[in-house]
Amino acid sequence: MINTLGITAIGHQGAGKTCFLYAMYAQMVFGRNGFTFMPDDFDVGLELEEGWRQIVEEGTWPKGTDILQDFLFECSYSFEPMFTFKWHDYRGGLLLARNEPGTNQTSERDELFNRLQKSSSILLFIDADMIKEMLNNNPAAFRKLRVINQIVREYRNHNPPLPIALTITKADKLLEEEMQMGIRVLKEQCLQALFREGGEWQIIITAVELGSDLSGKQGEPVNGTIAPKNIHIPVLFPIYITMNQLLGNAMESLRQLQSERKEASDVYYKEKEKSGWSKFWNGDHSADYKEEIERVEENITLQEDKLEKLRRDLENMEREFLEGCAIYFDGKKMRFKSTKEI
Ligand SMILES: Nc1nc2c(ncn2[C@@H]2O[C@H](COP(=O)(O)OP(=O)(O)O)[C@@H](O)[C@H]2O)c(=O)[nH]1
Ligand SMILES: [Mg+2]
Repeated sequence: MINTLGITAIGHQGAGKTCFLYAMYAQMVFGRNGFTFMPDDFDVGLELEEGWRQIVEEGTWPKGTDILQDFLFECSYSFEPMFTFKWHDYRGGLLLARNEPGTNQTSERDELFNRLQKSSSILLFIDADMIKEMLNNNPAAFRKLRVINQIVREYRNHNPPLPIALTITKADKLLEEEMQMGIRVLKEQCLQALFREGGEWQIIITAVELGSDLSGKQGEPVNGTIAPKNIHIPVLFPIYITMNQLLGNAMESLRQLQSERKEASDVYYKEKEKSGWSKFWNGDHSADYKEEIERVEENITLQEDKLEKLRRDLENMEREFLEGCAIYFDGKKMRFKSTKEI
């Protein structure tokens, strides 16, 4: 196991985090671009499975539970375990609750901030209703967005800042113009700190939905058709960023091997060219050298195949990202392919 990724889901109560988690689980168990997620505990898998079944088969939205919960997954690439990945779903109500005497709000909040410091990525959930309220200049929406800004500031203490997936949920509720306008207001006004040059944030903005024309409240029947869209993108983004770094490191070790091969073959040819007398006195080591070269070559081929496959999978991921989200690195809108600016 190479790494542990802590992914913290931030969003107000009712923003769609739990529904997203169920849908994401249902897709990622089958895998995407070679990556699969499995819960570390079989019972957790059953719990998530049951949550998704209730939405899809029973047609009931999950009840709003306001409890702090962690889900631990193992993320594999080509069935080889790569990371453990921890999803922190904390009480959404915590964001707006003030500390009342006799409650433990402060310690819960400290715990959240503590976790943020240790997280590898955050998924910021903003739902269609909040976008609509924001476009209608409803002060409640701005109050919630100010809290989100404060939380992001806690996360900023990371150096350098790690990836954020700004996830707009319930996209089926927004018209295209509302979505565009909403994203503009978020970028230019409410979350502008994230889109400033020099801030070095790595951000994607993606719109997700569980289906079309959905309605119904928490714990109530689902109206509309379930057909999830873009659900894999927010979690694959931090994985993409990490895997891309790993690919860079692996390319470096491949170059190292290639130079070892070159050295070994130089020695081999020198040995072969030795005169018969020299071989007689000092021994003929060319067979050993040849063996060494063959060993290095085998290793190189193995590495090259693996890296080529990973490179292709990451490229496919980039293609999907380009279709399903907008990407901003350090305030500039980017295209992948070693991050060309658009
Ligand atoms: N239209 C629409 N509504 C959704 C979607 N996802 C969730 N919802 C609604 O949002 C409610 C709250 O979702 P939930 O995941 O419980 O929010 P959480 O409090 O952030 O965990 C659900 O009960 C649904 O009514 C979606 O993709 N489209
Ligand atoms: Mg929830």
